[in-house]
Amino acid sequence: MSSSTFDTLIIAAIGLAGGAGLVFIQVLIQWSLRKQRPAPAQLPRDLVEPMQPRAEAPREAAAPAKEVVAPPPRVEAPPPSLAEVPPEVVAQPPPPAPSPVVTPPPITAPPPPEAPKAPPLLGLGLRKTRESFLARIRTALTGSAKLSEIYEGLEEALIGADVGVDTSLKLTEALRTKLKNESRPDAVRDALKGEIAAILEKAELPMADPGDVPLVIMLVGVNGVGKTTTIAKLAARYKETRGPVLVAAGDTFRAAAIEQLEVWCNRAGVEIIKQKQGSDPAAVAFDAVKAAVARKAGTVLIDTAGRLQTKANLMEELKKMGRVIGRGLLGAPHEVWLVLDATTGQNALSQAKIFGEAIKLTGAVLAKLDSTAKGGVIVGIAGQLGIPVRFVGLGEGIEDLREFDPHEFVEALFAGGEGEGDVASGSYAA
Ligand SMILES: Nc1nc2c(ncn2[C@@H]2O[C@H](COP(=O)(O)OP(=O)(O)OP(=O)(O)O)[C@@H](O)[C@H]2O)c(=O)[nH]1
Ligand SMILES: [Mg+2]
Repeated sequence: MSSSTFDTLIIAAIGLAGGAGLVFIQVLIQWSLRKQRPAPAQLPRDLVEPMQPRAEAPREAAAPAKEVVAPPPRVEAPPPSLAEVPPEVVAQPPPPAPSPVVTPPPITAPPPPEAPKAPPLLGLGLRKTRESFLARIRTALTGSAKLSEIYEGLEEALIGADVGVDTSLKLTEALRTKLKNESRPDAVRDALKGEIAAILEKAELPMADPGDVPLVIMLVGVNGVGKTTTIAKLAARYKETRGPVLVAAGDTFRAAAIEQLEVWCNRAGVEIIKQKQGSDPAAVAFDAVKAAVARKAGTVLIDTAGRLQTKANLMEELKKMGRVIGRGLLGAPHEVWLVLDATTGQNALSQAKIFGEAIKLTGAVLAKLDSTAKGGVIVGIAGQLGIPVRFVGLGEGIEDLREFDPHEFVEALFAGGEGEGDVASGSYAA
């Protein structure tokens, strides 16, 4: 081989090597450019899909999703291996499907307070009690001509109407003394009416007068008797008669008790003072009393958690509430009312006894009188415990509360039993 041929070959080899180098460099450049592109487009769909942002994720996080629909990768670019995929994508199992977004309920303005309606007629609420009571009395008075049997029948009728054994015996004794040998049904019935009215009147006690400061009323009782509903009814009533009302959410124990009271307060158009569930009910009551004094409110109504009268620690809690309220306003609570469920009849009497030992009761509210024939328990409460009945609950509506008046009650109880049909007199007329 001549030296010129050899030179030519060397030059050609150098040229080829240079060309190959250039091609190699170009390939390298393209490969590195490809590498800079985001990986998801290269990933199988089942790896990419779970990366979809949750509905609540911020906007930027949505960007990779767009990449999924990007044009397919160019063939000449070296595909990135899974090792090049960001480690978290490979290592992590696909996140769960986006959970439904829980949107809070829209904040709507509370409904306007309900316009106060006239309280219901007591005669309506007492219908069941009256019918049962009068039927028993009628049987007792017409069943026999013998005085001893009439009184025996009367006793049974009164006990059956949930007046209670002690008060029933007291009543028949008083009738015997008064009537002597008189056994005409009308005369016996009139005398009985008078004696019942006398027992109820004897237990009457005027409401406390707090003077210039807010009237503080605390409601206590066992579970589910109607405390909170009664608070709402009282709030609507006192707002009209005594000015601004503050309601203390003192049932910090039962779940949703505060919310329940809040709904009622909105309905009544009164302010609620509350803390979170589980907080000290005495502190809530104290705050409410202080706020009421500062704002010159007319009335403070304190709701309390339902409690069994047999639970000593819960009765202690009531005592503590009473003491702490007194520190917030001297002399308060001015009234402590035991709410009783009329449908429980005689059990109401035992509740009243034990609650009365824990805290000084100044009255009782008999709720659900509309749902029972055991309304005679009112006479037992007054006769045995000497506690005045302040109000009676006659339904579930905010207006279904009636101030208790012994005369009205007796008239309603005996209405329709004297041959004039089932028509009650005066304002009790149903
Ligand atoms: N028919 C009738 N139902 C009533 C009356 N008062 C209350 N209720 C109903 O009795 C149930 C219990 O009432 P609440 O006011 O929640 O009783 P509570 O004593 O506050 O109950 P707790 O807080 O759980 O101890 C509710 O369904 C009320 O609607 C009433 O006078 N008549
Ligand atoms: Mg309640």
